[in-house]
Amino acid sequence: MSAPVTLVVGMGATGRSVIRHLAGRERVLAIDTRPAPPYLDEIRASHPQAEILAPGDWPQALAVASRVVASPGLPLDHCWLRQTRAAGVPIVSDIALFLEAAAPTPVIGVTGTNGKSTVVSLLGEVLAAAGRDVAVGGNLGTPALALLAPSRDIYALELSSFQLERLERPGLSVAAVLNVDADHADRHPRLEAYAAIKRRIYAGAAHAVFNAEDPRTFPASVGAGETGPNAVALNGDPLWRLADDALVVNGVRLPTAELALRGRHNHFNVLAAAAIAWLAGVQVEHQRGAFRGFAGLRHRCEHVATIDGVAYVNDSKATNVGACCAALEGLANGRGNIVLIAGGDGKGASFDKLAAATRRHVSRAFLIGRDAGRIEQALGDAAETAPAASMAHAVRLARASARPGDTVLLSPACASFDMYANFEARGDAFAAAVRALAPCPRGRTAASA
Ligand code: UMA
Ligand code: ADP
Repeated sequence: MSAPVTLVVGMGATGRSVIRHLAGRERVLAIDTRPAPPYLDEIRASHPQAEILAPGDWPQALAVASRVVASPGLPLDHCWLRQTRAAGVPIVSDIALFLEAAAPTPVIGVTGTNGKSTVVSLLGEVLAAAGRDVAVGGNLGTPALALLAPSRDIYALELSSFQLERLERPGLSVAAVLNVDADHADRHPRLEAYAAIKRRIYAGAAHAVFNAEDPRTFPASVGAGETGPNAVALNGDPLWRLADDALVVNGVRLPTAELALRGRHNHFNVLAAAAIAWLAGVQVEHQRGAFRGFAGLRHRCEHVATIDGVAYVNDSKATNVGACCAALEGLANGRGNIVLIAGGDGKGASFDKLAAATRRHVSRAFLIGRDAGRIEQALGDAAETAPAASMAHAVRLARASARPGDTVLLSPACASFDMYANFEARGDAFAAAVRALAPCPRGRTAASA
């Protein structure tokens, strides 16, 4: 039998971690559809054993490959991956390589359309506070293979649909699906198929955590959506639910006033992290401190400033309609206190669901980016809307229409790529525009700004 040849497709963060993991142990070829992929020079310098190929070398590369490790960024219907399947060459994900290498150390996996990063980061805090040597990563940013270390006693991974669609049976110690809402319509045009990919996370899992209010998250083993011996139904199980002013965590009340995180969606995230950590062996009494101290991640309902009694909140990570609706519900006071800045690249999604939450909570919406017009149409008369030429313009318009007690919320419901390099750059632009707002001189209203 000839020696295995792994062909790494994509030289981004994932590809780099795969090459680092395999180079020197077996023959590794690397290729990218882009002529100048992000880590090309670094891979060349650090891994001289890896054979770097140009896009035009694809046919020769495939001819010698015994397996292909493809970046999650490359759609499975990309012509290279279609040719790979046609040639009978297996497509493997970096996560499968990681799970193989990490065994028998337990691995937690969290997926869902929204809340993954927050839950996985919370898990990192809780498990570390309980004395575990935990590493967190995956779609969160650090590729899974870069987390491997012999000292670890547990891993917590954020898994995207792009990663799950190329995994068969992850066999995790705890697997969670938080919610499933329309997103990535360009890669997953059918919502049901997208949900089925998310639910692959449960295959072979020892324990499952799911959202009793969202049937698309139910594992097949508990079809009715009820807690079972190895599964926790968040908000379905009386021992694990959100009450008005508290979380009920394995029957113990944790008042939401004790938490730094705001909004029902975030309280749900704490509940999910608590259930996952409990299934991973951390008793509830050892969790409270970590939850109290966690103020949230940047760009997720992040308080930027309060100016003239108006709070400015950066929720740039809300890259789909469901996330924006959750932020609106979470920050609303029931009296239409939100001035919304939304828009960007809608990734082909429908904005219809935004209209109801807007009608309830938004006084005015300022719309930016490529899909501003489509959002305006979908919102109809749900709120007054106006286009804005830039983020700074939108912030100035929002300030002029906000009153003391209001919240100006950037929660775009869209990806950022039409205007910015990423959602972080968009959130930073919002924060910079807010900081550029001088407080109003006494006696003047913001409307004259
Ligand atoms: N690309 C090509 N040709 C290639 C390979 C990639 O054109 O041959 C392009 C594609 O448009 C692709 C983009 O480059 O979407 C990024 O691909 P990459 O291989 O450079 O990506 P990585 O740096 O490896 O980042 C990936 C995840 N990116 C995607 O899934 C698109 C990162 O998630 C993840 O943090 C990282 O692996 C480590 O695990 C980012 C993301 O946007 C944050 N994820 C999506 C999301 O959260 O909505 C799913
Ligand atoms: P993800 O990693 O899944 O994108 P994040 O934790 O980064 O999730 O949150 C992204 C956005 O999703 C937040 O800015 C917020 O608007 C929204 N969000 C967070 N948690 C939830 C939740 N549990 N349900 C719905 N929306 C949420």
